Amino acid sequence: AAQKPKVVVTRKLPDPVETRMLELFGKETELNFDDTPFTADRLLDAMNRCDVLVPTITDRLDKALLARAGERLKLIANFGAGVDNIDVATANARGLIVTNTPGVLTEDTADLTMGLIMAASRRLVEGANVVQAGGFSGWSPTWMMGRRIWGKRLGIIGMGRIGQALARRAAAFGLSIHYHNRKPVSPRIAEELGATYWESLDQMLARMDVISVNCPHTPATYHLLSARRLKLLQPHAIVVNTARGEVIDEGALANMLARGEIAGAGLDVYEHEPAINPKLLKLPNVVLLPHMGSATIEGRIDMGEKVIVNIKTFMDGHRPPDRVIPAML
Ligand code: 8YV
Repeated sequence: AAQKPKVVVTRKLPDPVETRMLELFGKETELNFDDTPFTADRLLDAMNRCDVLVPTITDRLDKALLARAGERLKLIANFGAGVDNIDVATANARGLIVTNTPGVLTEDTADLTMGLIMAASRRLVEGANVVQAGGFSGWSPTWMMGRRIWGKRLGIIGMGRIGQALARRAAAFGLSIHYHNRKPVSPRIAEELGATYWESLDQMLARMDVISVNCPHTPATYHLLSARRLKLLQPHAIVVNTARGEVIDEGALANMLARGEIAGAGLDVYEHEPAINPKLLKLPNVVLLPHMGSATIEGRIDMGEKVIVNIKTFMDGHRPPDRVIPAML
């Protein structure tokens, strides 16, 4: 029988995924049962002993680390859709294939994004906290007034899979759909979504009631929502982000929220995870979640299955279905 590839997985994955990996890739497969994140040293050690590495967002595979990877390593099968934790160009230059897990987390992430729009607009977390603290002393006509969602304008930054799934949901809630993207979506999709394309992000920002970040973090999108651009938003605007913290200048956003220059925010991701700008923690008009957009039982199993298919296809000598190349980023 052909030699099994040596697979190292850096984090604890759902049980069915680990069971399947052991079945397919053999008992030599190294899983991380206690889920302690790898240090850079442990990561490097793994990269010198394995054929296939399965990292997550908590593993930073930068130029320096990739330069020290062993000859044996051939495939980096990321558990996650975003690959900003990996220097893909350097990996490819060293002959390493990189894959990700797109598609299976689209709907879950769009659901959470819609939840954040709702929570930030209608003060859901604030209200729930008041009740749990015993603070519901009776109804009042002017208490807990939030902002209406229907009839408002949603501006989506990044109209890929998740942006489109969000557009469908938001349209059903009565929001009008606007988007900024490197290029317009196909006429068929634009018509289906009833979405208006804004070539100028600046112009879109100035006109929206809700802004949602749904693009990847790349050198081109780092601080796309810069301090200057955030200032273009209307004072009643709400910003949500379930993509990557680095796309927004978090410090500038926190300052504007604290000064009441925009109305609120719903954030699932942060610029320096797991650290969060301390100013944000004290504000009543923000809803903060711990990077859980794809965190459903079903979704995380689907992501694991994607990883398995990528590894299996590669080991069988074919091009893995979810290969990432720098031109895609
Ligand atoms: C994961 C994500 O939690 O897929 C992504 O890009 O952000 C999340 O699904 C994380 O990245 C896993 O590596």
